[in-house]
Amino acid sequence: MKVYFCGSIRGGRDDVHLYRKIVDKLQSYGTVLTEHVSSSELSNRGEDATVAGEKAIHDRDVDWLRQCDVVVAEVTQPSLGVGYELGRAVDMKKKIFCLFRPSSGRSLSAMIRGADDGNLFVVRDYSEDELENILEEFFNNLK
Ligand code: 6K6
Repeated sequence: MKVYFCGSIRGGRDDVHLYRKIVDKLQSYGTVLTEHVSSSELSNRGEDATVAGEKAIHDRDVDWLRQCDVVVAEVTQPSLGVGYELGRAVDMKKKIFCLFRPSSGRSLSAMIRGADDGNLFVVRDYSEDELENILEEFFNNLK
């Protein structure tokens, strides 16, 4: 099982500790292609990034999206990159699971909440203490 994990980078790194927890759990189900998203060493600045470097990142990430079996996204921290990945993944007819924390006080974009079709695209509100159980439930239902 190949899992593509999406989480904010330049949108802000406030939730990186949660991305780490999610990726740790996802690794018990398969290979996480985008483990770097959860790295606390990756800042939101990208100081060394060049246009060529960014094209390489984009092309590699889209290629990984094509390869993956399932997409899991933490969508509480708004991120253009995550929104873009989700749109591309919908077009590729991937199974998508979005996690949102209402306790953040934020309101999730209608373009994400409204994409929930109860099947291929599912949005789940959660709190941090429920994380493990929610991921277990999702992956058990995939089998
Ligand atoms: C380095 C430092 C800051 O930004 C970078 C660029 N590096 C990236 N490397 C790999 N994936 C990336 C990078 N930037 C964005 N992504 C992808 O977009 C990830 O898969 C994330 O899920 C998503 C984050 O998008 P933004 O818009 O929050 O950056």
